[in-house]
Amino acid sequence: MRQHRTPRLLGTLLLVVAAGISVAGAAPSAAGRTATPLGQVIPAPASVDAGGSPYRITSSTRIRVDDSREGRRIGSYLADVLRPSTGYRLPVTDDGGRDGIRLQLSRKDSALGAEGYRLQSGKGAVTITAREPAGLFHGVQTLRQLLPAAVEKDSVQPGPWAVAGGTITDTPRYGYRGAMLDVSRHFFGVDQVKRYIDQLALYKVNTLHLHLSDDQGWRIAIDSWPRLASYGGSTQVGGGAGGFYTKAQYKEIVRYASSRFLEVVPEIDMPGHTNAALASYAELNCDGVAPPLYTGTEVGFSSLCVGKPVTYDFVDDVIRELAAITPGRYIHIGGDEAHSTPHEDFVEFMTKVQPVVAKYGKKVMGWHQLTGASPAKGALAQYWGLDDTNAAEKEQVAAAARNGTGLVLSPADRVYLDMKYNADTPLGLDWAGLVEVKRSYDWDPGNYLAGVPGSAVRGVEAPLWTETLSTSANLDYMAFPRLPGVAELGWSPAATHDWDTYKVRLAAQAPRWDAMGTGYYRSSQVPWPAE
Ligand code: TNX
Repeated sequence: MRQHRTPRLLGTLLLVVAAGISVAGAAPSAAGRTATPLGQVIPAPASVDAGGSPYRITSSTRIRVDDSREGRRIGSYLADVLRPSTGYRLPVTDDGGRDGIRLQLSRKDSALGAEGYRLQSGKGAVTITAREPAGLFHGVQTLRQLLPAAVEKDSVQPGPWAVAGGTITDTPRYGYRGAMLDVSRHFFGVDQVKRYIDQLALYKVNTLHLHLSDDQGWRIAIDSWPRLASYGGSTQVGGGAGGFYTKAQYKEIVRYASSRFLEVVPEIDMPGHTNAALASYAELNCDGVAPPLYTGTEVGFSSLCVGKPVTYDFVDDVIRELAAITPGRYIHIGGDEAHSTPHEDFVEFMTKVQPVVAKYGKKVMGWHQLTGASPAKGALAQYWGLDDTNAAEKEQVAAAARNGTGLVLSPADRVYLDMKYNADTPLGLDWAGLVEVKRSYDWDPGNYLAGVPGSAVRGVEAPLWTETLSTSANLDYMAFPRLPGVAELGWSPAATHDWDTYKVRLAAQAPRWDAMGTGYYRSSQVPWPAE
């Protein structure tokens, strides 16, 4: 039942099995209940071979890990997930037994790559094997989803805790599977960001793009330009108090993300979207006059002063300090909606700024307007147009892709999580249209933009802009249930792509979100279980 390189029809048949429509994966548990069919997880696994006895976690189960720091750490992470709800001790041990929950790093298994894993479940054990720690971690997320939703609760639940029998072999389609959080329009504190990271990790998202600056707020402390944060971060949309991350807090976010195998991509949006910086330092303005802080939601009215040398001192200092606290490969320099920057100035600015990113050891990421200048070698351009964006703009992006620029796809009328679901959605915007759950899932990143070589597509990202969102409950409502679909587009092979089976798997996530305290929009397109 491998799904690799299967013809399309066969692939479709197989995904029906993977989606749990078939009873083949269903295994009766000790109490007569049915274990989640193997493969009924999000993202859909690349290959599912269901069958054999289920595995059952009991009070005597041990979590067996390799004698490695990462193995032990992932073992204790899993124990932290399972102990509160099962009430079992679940000791984490490296004593090498063959029963229990086994997490194994095996460098030999080269087919599993940097993030893949194999999960084998049978009578005595469930074994997750991976080449790299990230793969083990992703396998653990699959194991979580195969257990009853109540496993997510933080008080002891009745069980039983069965995992259907069989083997999942799973590797991602794309290496970049991102989510962006706009902490500028409304500020979100460290604990709120950690909460979002945990929600992302469950769906194997591996990149957190933090939109750290915009007209309404500058959110990261920069020692050489202290007013950026202290003044530029002092408000937000609607006039609330705003806030910013100290460097220690930012490092804590990066550390936490990395413990969940997410890489942080920080964004300083330039040369537009810079009112907070311009308000903080008069000398950054062409006329030397600082504008007031801004708490509205217009875009496109601000620009750094491209002709002034001080602008590049500023950019150099900011990128140097940010690069120093960012272990990830990329610094995102924005570049969108620079409506107040003449085109020649935009090109000049990007020509001067991209080498600064390289000078501090990072690669450039930018919104796709970067392709209107010359993207640096190794740059990633993030496409945020619409299905019907004009052909010339798409061709500019495609031409850059053919020239070696990598693409991350965030089509706004598909994966902008701040778009309203329908006309009655109380939160969000609708400039890109209404984006129901099916629409956000039902497209293929592999052939979305004409004229783009498949190898140029590095993955997908779901941005969450926060002009209208100010609480974690607001974020939940817009991200769920669309976010898991974008995560699946990033991870799962194209052959598994099918709305009718996906919506069944999606519906099955609802009890898990309830157990985790994650809110969501009950779209009428999804066959949710009764509440
Ligand atoms: C467009 S997408 C923007 C943001 C807004 C967003 C709202 C992009 C690169 N720029 O400034 O917040 O729309 O949906």
